[in-house]
Amino acid sequence: MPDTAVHVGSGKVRELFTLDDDRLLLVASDRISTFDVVLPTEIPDKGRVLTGLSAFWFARTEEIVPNHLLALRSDGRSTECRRLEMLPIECVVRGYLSGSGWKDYRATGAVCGHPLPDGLTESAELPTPIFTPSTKATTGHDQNIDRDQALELVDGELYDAAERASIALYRFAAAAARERGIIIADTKFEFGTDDQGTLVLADEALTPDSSRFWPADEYAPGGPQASFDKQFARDYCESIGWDKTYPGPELPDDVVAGTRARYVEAFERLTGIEFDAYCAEPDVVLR
Ligand code: Q0Z
Repeated sequence: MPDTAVHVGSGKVRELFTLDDDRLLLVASDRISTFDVVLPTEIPDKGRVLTGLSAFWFARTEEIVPNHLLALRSDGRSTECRRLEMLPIECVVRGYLSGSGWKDYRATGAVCGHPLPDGLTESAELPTPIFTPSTKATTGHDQNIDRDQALELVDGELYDAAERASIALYRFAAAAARERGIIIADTKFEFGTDDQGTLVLADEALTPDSSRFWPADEYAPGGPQASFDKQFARDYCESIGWDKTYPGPELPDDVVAGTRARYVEAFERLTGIEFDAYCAEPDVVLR
């Protein structure tokens, strides 16, 4: 990293730096969060897996919508990106009924203004993917909003473009992942606009941190599904009776190794590229 990179923000597991007026550096750490708490133990290479996956999808979805990716750094965990004006909403697409979508459906029969058929069970596949935007909470959980609430925050044409791009991105990635044994139940996109006002996909995209990945061979609607990547860590945290408040527990070595293996497996299944090849030369995911 050049010494001119200025730290401008921290996410739970990522850091953001300014490179110059036009460029940012996004750095994915090896930190893991579960039950909304960042654990004290890192998962080696998790940041590389997420950075590589995101870059892989950026390279393959350029025709659907332009994205912010300028370059991958040789460390495999850092992305140079275009600095954009970010939309103040999270662009969520759901293909399956889980998390807050399931909660809202159970309470109201609808999710973010989308009426859904009666009788759906938890984790059911939806008849068609739905766009369920949310507000970006600075603390606590993002709040689901409907189209009218979103239109108080975002220009209508831009909102419609973000919805169309989000649904198209989800359809493309979910179909590709399903052929490789992974269900992308839902996913969250962040968009910005460039100085021409063009919609640009930003942040990370279609990673296990911004999506729910489920192993397809274990899919059983009617209850919650195992997480492709975090299930070992969650099971361990439950087994020791942690109350899910800060601070989280240290993970034992076998849980760390099992979790790392799942991240690497997700990377290799989805990209068809060996993770070691990515580490040797990150640009392999862009070709
Ligand atoms: C992303 C975030 C954090 C990682 C701002 N291309 C862009 N242009 C302008 N802003 C952003 C981006 Cl990606 C941007 N975030 C989220 C925060 C670490 C990502 F602290 N915030």
